[in-house]
Amino acid sequence: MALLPILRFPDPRLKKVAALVTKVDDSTRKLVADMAETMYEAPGIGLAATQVDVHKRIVVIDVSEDKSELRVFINPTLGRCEGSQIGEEGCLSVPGIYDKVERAERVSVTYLDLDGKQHMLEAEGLLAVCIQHEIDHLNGTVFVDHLSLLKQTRIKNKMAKQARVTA
Ligand code: GNR
Ligand code: NI
Repeated sequence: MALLPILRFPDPRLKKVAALVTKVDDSTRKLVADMAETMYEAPGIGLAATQVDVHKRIVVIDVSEDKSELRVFINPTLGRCEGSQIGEEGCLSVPGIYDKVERAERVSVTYLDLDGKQHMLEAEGLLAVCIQHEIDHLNGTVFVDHLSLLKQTRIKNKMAKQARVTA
């Protein structure tokens, strides 16, 4: 297992659209294990492969209290989206920034598991938010892109300042 470096907004690589996984194999399973370790260590409740500069449609999520329910989504596709909720979001690629984003309240998602088997899941609440946040990453979108242009500019400035202090 290995910890993977997480790209920081506004890194242009966060805008890449991830490719479908054509075969779920040992290299996929190794990447998922490394992504899970990276997510838990951060700590975060989700991580998309895009954030570790791997542009494949792979997501890990664990919204459980005790971090005991790892979920893996390969080639996730949103189906039915219902209702709306507004929640405070954060992102491991935009550390220290939190803001409200409107999302569907309930979603259905189809995906492959680590054996390449197809599944369908219906989710609501925080899990539904996280699924939408992670699928956004696979499509090159960060939660900041849902905010006003003024807020986006402020966040970019803050990230640049932060990067100077950290360097
Ligand atoms: O750890 C995370 N917390 C979070 C909180 C509210 C809405 C979405 C998230 S996802 C985020 C981890 C992350 O950046 N995933 O891409
Ligand atoms: Ni994120």
